[in-house]
Amino acid sequence: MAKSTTPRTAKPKTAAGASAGGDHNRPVPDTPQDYKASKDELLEFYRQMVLIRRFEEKAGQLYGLGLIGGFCHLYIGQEAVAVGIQSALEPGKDSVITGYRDHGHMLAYGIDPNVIMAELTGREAGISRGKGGSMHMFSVDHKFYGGHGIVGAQVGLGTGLGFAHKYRGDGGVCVAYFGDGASNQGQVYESFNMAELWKLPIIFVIENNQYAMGTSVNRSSAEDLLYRRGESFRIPGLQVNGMDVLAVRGATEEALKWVRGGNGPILLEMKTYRYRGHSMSDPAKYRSREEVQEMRDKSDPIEGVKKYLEAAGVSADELKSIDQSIRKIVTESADFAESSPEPDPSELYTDVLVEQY
Ligand SMILES: Cc1ncc(C[n+]2csc(CCOP(=O)(O)OP(=O)(O)O)c2C)c(N)n1
Ligand SMILES: [Mg+2]
Repeated sequence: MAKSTTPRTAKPKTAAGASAGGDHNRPVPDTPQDYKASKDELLEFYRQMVLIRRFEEKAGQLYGLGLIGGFCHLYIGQEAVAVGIQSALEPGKDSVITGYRDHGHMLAYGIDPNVIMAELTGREAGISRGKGGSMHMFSVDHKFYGGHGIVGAQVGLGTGLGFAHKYRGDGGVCVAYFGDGASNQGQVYESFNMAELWKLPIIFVIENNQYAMGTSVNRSSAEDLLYRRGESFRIPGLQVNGMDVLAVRGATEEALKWVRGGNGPILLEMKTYRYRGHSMSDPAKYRSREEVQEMRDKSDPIEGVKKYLEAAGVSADELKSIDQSIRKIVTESADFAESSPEPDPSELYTDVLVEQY
């Protein structure tokens, strides 16, 4: 951990390390508590996380069959982050923006798996008419602003979305997701400065899955406690167990309370892990199989919710029938995609330039 040369006046509120830079009177966010979910909410978390996992596995298969071209980054292992955060947002009011690892986020938003799979396979029925593919999905209706291939670019754009919420006074909050690798990008810090200066309603979420392509966070980051990255801009940060959907939801509630209370931005570092390679073309030789297996065995977010569900009295049969219904949805999405036509060649010339502002 890098040493700070300026005294830190606001003490971390938890051992996990809620902290805020700045003067003595500056408020700090409350320590987040794990969310107390009802049985129905737990079932919904389970459904959504299993849907993301099975959907991503199917996407991996279709990629292997050559039905998906270009890059394809899977979200397997990180499901609790998108599901936990999304569940706390107000649909139609709050906005979201993320990088290229975006299929899981779209599913967590309730976007139809058929149009996501059709987009992945480059079909006309895809959410970006088959022209965006894996990395460039977008849904203005859901206030989901992509899907961005340039590492870190979504942070500046998300700050703009936060500005728009404030300017319009619509009460919305922007959630801008980015990775541990992206957190070393210069534009992130320009965005932090403006967001805090103007007290913009934005939650910066670092999905720290421990790797940026083949480089581990410890090898690339002088300060690898990423929740502290906002300190010199007086942006408080919380470190969260991103493998536990209830911890994620609890921290998001706290972050929303902070931001909606007019305190400006907050940073959430979600400690998570991706089970698959960076993209489908990555053999992941920079880490051992044992490391991945240990995460799967000890911290899997879906197994974690299963335990909560068992404690809530949900039977194994009930979970099995959910699993079956999800498999059906995913198979249908692949069938839908494969039977949809490719876009007409004339589509090459549409949506390329905005001709009028
Ligand atoms: C500006 C820019 N630089 C480099 C790349 C190549 N690149 C794509 S993904 C990536 C790693 C990003 O890692 P991280 O932010 O941790 O996100 P993760 O893939 O782990 O979700 C890099 C370097 C890029 N797309 N854009
Ligand atoms: Mg990463």
